[in-house]
Amino acid sequence: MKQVIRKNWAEPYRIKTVELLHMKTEAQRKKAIREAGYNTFLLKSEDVYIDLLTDSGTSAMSDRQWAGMMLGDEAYAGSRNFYHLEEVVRSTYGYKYLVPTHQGRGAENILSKILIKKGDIVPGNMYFTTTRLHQELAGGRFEDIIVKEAHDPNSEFPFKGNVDLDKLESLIKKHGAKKIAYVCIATSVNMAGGQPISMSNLKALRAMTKKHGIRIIHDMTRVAENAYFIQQREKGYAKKTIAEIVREICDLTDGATMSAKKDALVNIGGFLAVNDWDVFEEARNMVVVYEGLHTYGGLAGRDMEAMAIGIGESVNDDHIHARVGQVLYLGEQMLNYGIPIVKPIGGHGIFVDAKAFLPHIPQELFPAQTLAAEVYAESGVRTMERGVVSAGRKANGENYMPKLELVRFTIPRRVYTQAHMDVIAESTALVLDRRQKIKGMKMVYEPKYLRFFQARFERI
Ligand code: PM9
Repeated sequence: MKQVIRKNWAEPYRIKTVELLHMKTEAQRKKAIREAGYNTFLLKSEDVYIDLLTDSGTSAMSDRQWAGMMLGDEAYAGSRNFYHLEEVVRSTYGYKYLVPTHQGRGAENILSKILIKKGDIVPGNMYFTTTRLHQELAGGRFEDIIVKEAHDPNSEFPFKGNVDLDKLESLIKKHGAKKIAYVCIATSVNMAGGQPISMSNLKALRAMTKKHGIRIIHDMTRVAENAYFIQQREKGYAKKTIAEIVREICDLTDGATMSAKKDALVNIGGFLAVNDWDVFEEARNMVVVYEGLHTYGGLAGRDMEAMAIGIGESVNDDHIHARVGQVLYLGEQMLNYGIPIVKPIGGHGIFVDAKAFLPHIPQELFPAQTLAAEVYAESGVRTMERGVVSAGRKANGENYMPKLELVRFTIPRRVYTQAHMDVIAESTALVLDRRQKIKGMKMVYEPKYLRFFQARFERI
């Protein structure tokens, strides 16, 4: 498959304010990562040169968003920014009812508590850490129904986020439709490398779930990036706008959880949006227990205003072409250096295949965790493990052993330049050159939930 790297685009903005960066010395970096227990989440931000830990809440807001912050209506109830956000969610995504939350997992918590009964199955196109945990805490069991290509870093299949409809059909046959709480569909599947689902697959899924009376809940955290790949790769969509494709995706689903910290270009915020009045009514009631009143859900009025404006900017074609274009640019640089990465290049970051990068380190010795620590020590570039540590443990205590053992180089939106991308690729290539000398690690501290955030390691 041919990927367009640059079609005469440049960033559709100019820079008005800059944040100064400093690079620590090699000795300081080695000390910092050792003191962080070789976990990049435990590094201090001031010790980081280029921060690719996540694209979550790390994007640069526009001048219009900052101006919107000044229009924050900080009334406890009925803030005008809530009504603006509600109107933008309806007109952009089409969902009828909105419940704001402090971020994505707040929405996941409420939704899981409402729709999942003990013993239910929740099929999804690959797990996400917080999403699956909330499903499990509500008594459900996640079942992976993504296509097999998604688990193969070398497969060039253009829609690795697709659902294997046969897998879903057999789950329904085995357990009965009543046991399926809903089907959880992520756009731009994060753990697969930011891989899209196609519109035709989603349409087929809609037809199947409708027949069985099963809801589709959309994890729409990166829906605009998914829309970009549909526009570029799927027949019949080349002339449609990102906004039109986003709307068509949402219209095929019954509700959504959103971490607005990604696509929607804000530093904090999220929501649950649904079409069923009954689900909305329960969510509107439950949000007051866990987040805040239903017209602010844990957010300040100014946060909701910035989100409303950010949603509008996120579905702009020029924005999304430059955003994904920058990711593709970095991916091509990595490939030029012979760095093994997940292909095709995804929407929000480059996922380095740690099993191929460090083939001499078995998965039990955490090759991706090790590689993330090495990349930081080499260059001050902070990345994140997305492998066996992130996957965590099953209910019976056994480790999940994911096929994908990846290091994610996540690109914040509108933050870094092309020169930063070059430095990142060069630095990773330097680690590749000395990879034979790198040894694995052991975990010396493991928290119970979402261990990747706080676990500590020591070198073997
Ligand atoms: N994603 C990310 O870095 C931040 C937390 S994990 C390091 O990728 C999806 C697809 C996400 C996501 C967060 C959430 C949760 C739900 N779905 O972080 O609670 O990528 O806003 O969203 C992170 P919140």
